[in-house]
Amino acid sequence: MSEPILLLLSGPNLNLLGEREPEIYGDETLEDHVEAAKSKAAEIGFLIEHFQSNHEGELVDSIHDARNRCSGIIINPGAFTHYAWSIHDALASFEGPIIELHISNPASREPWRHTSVVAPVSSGTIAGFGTKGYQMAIDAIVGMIKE
Ligand code: CA2
Repeated sequence: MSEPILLLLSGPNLNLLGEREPEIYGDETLEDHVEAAKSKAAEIGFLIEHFQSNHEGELVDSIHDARNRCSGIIINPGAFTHYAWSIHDALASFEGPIIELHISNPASREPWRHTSVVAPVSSGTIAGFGTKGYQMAIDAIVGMIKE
């Protein structure tokens, strides 16, 4: 039997991680985060499928493609977090658990980052733990799937 799949989605500009603003986002690259997530998931018998896009519609398509196929979604929507209602609606159509993940803590930053349109359709949010957040999100979502 093949391992259950977790979809890990990364929104706009996250492909630039490690290149700028290390004081906010650390100096690791997105690839480092994804590799760490894949190792953690493999230890507990899950497979990570990762997709990054700077385009809202591509993220929506990827969420649709996860329906009835993936066991859960971990999403860092980047700045789409704060206004992309199409991502909210796509996530609302997904049947499994959803974790909203942020490297920084948007609640302690500029006021426009305090709103999340993804939070109301997420099972939970992990924010402000940097690199560790990816592994925390896997633990959290696997716990929910096994419940
Ligand atoms: O803290 C997070 O993970 C965020 O989702 C990151 C987004 C930001 O808009 C959210 O409010 C919080 C931004 C990702 C952009 O990352 C960059 C990394 C390096 C250089 C430039 C941007």
